[in-house]
Amino acid sequence: MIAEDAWGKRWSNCAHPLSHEFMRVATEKESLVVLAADEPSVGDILRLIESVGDSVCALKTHVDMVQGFNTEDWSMVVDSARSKNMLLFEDRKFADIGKVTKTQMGGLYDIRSWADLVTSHSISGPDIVDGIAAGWEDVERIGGVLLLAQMSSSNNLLDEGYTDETIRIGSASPHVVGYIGNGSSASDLKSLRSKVGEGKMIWSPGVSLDASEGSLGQRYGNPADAVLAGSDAVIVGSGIYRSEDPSASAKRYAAASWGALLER
Ligand code: 5BU
Repeated sequence: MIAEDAWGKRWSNCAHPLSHEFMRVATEKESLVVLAADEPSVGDILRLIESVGDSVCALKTHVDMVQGFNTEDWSMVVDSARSKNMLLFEDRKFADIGKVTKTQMGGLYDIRSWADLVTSHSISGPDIVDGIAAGWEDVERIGGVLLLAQMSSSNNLLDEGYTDETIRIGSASPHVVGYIGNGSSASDLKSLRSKVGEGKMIWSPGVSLDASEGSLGQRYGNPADAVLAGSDAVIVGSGIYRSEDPSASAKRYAAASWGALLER
């Protein structure tokens, strides 16, 4: 199948090149899964990429949870993900003023040099997106921002007015590839999709095929329901890396998400 047929309106309306890159990879792998590789050891992340990389489209990292971080080890993660044709997505959740955020794209982790996508809060206003983009510009790379329009955690403070303002910021910026939507609630996702329209992606954490609740306030919904409600990627962490057979588990999530896209 070609990406344009699988994605329909989303393909023709999303302008950011990375949205097309994602849709192409997803179509090739028949999977809408983004792996949340929440392991604090580079060795564990590398093993995970090796075992599930063929059925996931992007590697979502929290680079600041890696113990004993160093650039050399990290470059192995980057190379391994690239060799498996995965996008690199740092879930940094930037939240500062624009000029500080630009600096934070560099620094110890040098996110700007390897990440294709990053997450950002919208709490500090629209300039944060320009700060992130300026970080990529400094190293002559193109990246995309996913703004947190919703979250999956219980009792979070992102109310509907906040979501609406976040979409307003996102619509006005060519650097915003899309939004994070709450994967634990199909109704939240439907409402978000109706406000966002076809021109941006929605990626959803808080999905599981087995659990309805995670630890410390995480909530889960069914990944196929999330896609049917309008989500374009399901972000899966413990459902894959904590399972006894991560490779088989990743394939289950891939099949559920891809099947739902075709149904949609
Ligand atoms: P889990 O193990 O599948 O629950 O991991 C979910 C991942 O998604 C984890 O890396 C979180 O940082 C990330 N996440 C989330 O769970 N909920 C949110 O609202 C946002 C990110 Br934003």
